[in-house]
Amino acid sequence: MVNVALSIAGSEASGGAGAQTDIKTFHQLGTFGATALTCIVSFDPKNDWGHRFVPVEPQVIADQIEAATAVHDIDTVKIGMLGTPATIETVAEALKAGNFKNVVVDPVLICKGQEAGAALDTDNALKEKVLPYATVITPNVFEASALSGVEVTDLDSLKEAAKVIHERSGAAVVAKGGAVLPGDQAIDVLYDGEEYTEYASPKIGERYVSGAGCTLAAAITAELAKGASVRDAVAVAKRVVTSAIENRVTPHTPFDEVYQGEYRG
Ligand code: PXL
Repeated sequence: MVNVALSIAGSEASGGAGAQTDIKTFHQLGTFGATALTCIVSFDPKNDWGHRFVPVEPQVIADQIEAATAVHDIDTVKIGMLGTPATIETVAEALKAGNFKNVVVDPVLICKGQEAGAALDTDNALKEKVLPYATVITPNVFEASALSGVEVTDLDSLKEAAKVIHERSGAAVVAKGGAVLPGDQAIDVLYDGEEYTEYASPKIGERYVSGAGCTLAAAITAELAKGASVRDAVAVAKRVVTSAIENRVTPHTPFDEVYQGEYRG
């Protein structure tokens, strides 16, 4: 029987990030993807590709989660962009009620076009309301710094931030150095409360690739839905995201977008 994974995330209409990326990744790894949309993001070609961001009504988000979990047996959930404190509140209630085995939280704090002030509100609400339900958290360098208070500038500070976030949440933390930290390797670190595991691959290309973080977290989610351990799930996910970056599409934007369709396991 095929395992079902639920993505609670935003729609990104161009298909390069958010819920669209999540379902593509779920299917690439042989799971069945369900979605509950939290917001609608539309890049604005007339305004430097800024993100037009429209939150979905909290009740509609709750309805979608109710529908997906009533239709399927779902024990594995991925949380992507939430975007507002009201959405965070609604999703936290659903996580409490759902009692899911695996809750992978990609702590997307802000998207281009949102006010910086909104990031702080979202950051605090996410820390307080959602992280306690997480079993895996996947911050990038910016999010790891914001959630831990550690200024992340290199691999050592990335590891320190991962440890602080683990101590606050109890979750396994996959801190993504990605292409941001110095050096020619893209290094991500898992801290599970006992040990660190490093996942490295050579950096690829010069341009920012949208959707890499979504792909990594979605691939971890799919592998957990199939019963993998966190350590093995992250190893597969690193290969999936590397393939998605290698096979990226180059659209009309100043950034590229991931493509998961070439991964062959
Ligand atoms: O890649 C982060 C991200 C997540 N979710 C949505 C997005 C983006 C970035 O554009 O639009 C909906």
